[in-house]
Amino acid sequence: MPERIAIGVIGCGFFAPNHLHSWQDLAPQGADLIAVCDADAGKAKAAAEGFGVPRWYSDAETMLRENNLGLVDIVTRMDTHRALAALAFRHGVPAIVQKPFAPTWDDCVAIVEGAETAGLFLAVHENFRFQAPLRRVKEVLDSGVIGDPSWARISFRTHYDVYAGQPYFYDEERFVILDLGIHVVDVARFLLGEVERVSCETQQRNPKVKAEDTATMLLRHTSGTVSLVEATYESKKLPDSFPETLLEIEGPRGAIVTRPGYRMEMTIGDEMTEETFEVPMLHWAKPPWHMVQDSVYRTCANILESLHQGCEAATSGRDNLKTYAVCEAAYEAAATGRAVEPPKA
Ligand code: NAD
Ligand code: 89Y
Repeated sequence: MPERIAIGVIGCGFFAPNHLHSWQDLAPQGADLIAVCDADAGKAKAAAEGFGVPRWYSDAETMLRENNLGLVDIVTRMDTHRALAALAFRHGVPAIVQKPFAPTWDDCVAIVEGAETAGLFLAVHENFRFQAPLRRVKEVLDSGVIGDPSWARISFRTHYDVYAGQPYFYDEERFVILDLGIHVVDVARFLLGEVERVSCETQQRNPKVKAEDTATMLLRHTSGTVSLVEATYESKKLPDSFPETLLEIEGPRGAIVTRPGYRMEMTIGDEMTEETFEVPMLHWAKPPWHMVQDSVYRTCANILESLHQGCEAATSGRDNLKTYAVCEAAYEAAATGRAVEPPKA
């Protein structure tokens, strides 16, 4: 029987139900979802009632004081992550923060150092690398059939109405790179390795948003691979592939291309084969979000398993700093028109 871990979730807004369902489903693996908290008491109470969670709070400090938590899952927006993570660490509790890690590089470094000083586990809920299609692509790359990748294009281009669920996007000071580009950059690191240089152009195409809604990044990886990483909420092409990350990867012996509708074309030598990705539909999932929802479950499962084993999660705070560093470099590259080296902590 796995050790039981008492979990408290902070933030019961738009995205939180995906975490609450996941922790419930992970009960056989040791997850005990015992408390939820939201600064808006109505949201906390509704989440507790909806998910059968025994206790709800409108104050995170009270939740941490009154419960012997083994993990706190912070599903609030990034501006609150530094203070809430510090609060968890003061109470000696391991923490997860949703992406984006925090509004600034200094905040991210401070959260990581806070965890390390306290000797506590820290993970970032970066879920794209846990998406079933991207894991299959990684498996193909690792098998070596196309050889070591030399060039890639990884893109998330959509016109899905993300503003309906996440209206705060209108007012972000730094928008698409931190919200969406950060996922795509993480996929680039996951598939192609670390990044040594970044160029970037940003655009604000929707006049209703304050910051960039389109980013085109050019990464040089330490392996020599070059990748084009794209993120936009203003692509009006059909079919709209939301929420798929599409990619083309070329190696010396072949190539992988993914197409809307969860399809992959793989060329090896002179032969091209096609495959449809198997995308699980969890019992609580709702298309078009089901692939993302499955990845949230898998991210939570990886974090829980890592905590049980006393090792770092795949998306540990330290790991996610490297993804954030590329985004930080992208903003500087866009502002200066120069290629920029990602900062190091
Ligand atoms: P939201 O604004 O809908 O919900 C956040 C909730 O946190 C609100 O209900 C708010 O009252 C609560 N809150 C804020 N400060 C608090 C505090 N100090 N104590 C307790 N509660 C507090 O936001 P959302 O859309 O659910 O996004 C939350 C995070 O999830 C963001 O970082 C977002 O980028 C991320 N997100 C991730 C994905 C993904 O695929 N990984 C998708 C969507 C959103
Ligand atoms: O906020 C974004 C994210 O993190 O994943 C999907 C999303 O909700 C909208 O593109």
